[in-house]
Amino acid sequence: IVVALLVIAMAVSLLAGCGGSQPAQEKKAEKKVIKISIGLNDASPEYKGLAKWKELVDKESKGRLEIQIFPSAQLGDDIKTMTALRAGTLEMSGPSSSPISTIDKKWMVFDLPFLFASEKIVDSVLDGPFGQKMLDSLSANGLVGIMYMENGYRQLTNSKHAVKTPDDIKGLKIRTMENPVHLAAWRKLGANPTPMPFSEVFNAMQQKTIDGQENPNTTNFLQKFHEVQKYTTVSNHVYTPFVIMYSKKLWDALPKEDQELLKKTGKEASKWQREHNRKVDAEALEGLSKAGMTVTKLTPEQTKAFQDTTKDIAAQFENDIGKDILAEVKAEIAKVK
Ligand code: TK8
Repeated sequence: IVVALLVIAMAVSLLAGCGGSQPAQEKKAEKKVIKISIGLNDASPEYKGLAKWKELVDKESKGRLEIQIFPSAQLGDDIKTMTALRAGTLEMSGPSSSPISTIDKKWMVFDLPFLFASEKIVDSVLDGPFGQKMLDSLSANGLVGIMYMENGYRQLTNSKHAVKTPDDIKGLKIRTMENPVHLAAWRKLGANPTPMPFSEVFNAMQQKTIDGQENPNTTNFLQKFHEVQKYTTVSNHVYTPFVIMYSKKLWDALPKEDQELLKKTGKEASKWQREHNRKVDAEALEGLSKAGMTVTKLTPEQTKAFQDTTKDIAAQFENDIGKDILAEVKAEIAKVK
């Protein structure tokens, strides 16, 4: 009986421990849910990478930290969710780098056409001091940069005709991200560009209010853009990173050890996601072709015509991006070449 009473007493005190007024030491054992919003669906490499991260965080925290992923812009598109992060009403978001330029213009650096000639350069720049400096700089605007994932090299799709030269672009209505560099580059190429949040793109193509858009093969295939688009041009005109970010307000309230755990596991997830993305990109292109799209791969000479047409864009945005930032990224790129 004494033993039974003791067991009951222990159980009662354990239960009481779940209440509101326990000391800080025990509070740590409480489960914490971290919500992250992304614009792409749950088949996307970004979702898969975050699912991997969720798994790593669950394991390292022994189930104490739970990442919940909300795909398909259920919680809002890139710009809207960044606003929520800055207000502290949502923990995390994984937008493309491009819309960050609505908050801080130097992020337009990644939007310059044909900036990164290879994935080797991408990895070296993003994982090196420049990439880290960019992530760190987000804190000035109420955001904490946790890691980069890969959106990837962007390819043009449209419903009108095969695009092989800048001339073929004349007059095409192209949806772009909400970013001045993209708008300027497409205008330079002769397109009629319209900025639009990602979640509206499929419908706009279906209703033919736009002729085309540009995104990596994985997005074009996994979001089923082939259902409403006929031509793909493998143009590799811009490389876009995803920036996995946390609300600074909410981040600052996390215990140090949780912050470290999230950053450490983030490094591994970032690496895993980029490898995964690169594995599935070619399959996605094949999928687009099998689904009936006409695929045009630009030859180096054809690519050069696009590069020549857009070569002044960097100078045009030099003051917005900052001469120092431009010089730094160029120096980092030169190190790899
Ligand atoms: C998803 C977007 C998307 C981007 C775009 O939220 O808007 O075209 O490439 O991946 O970030």
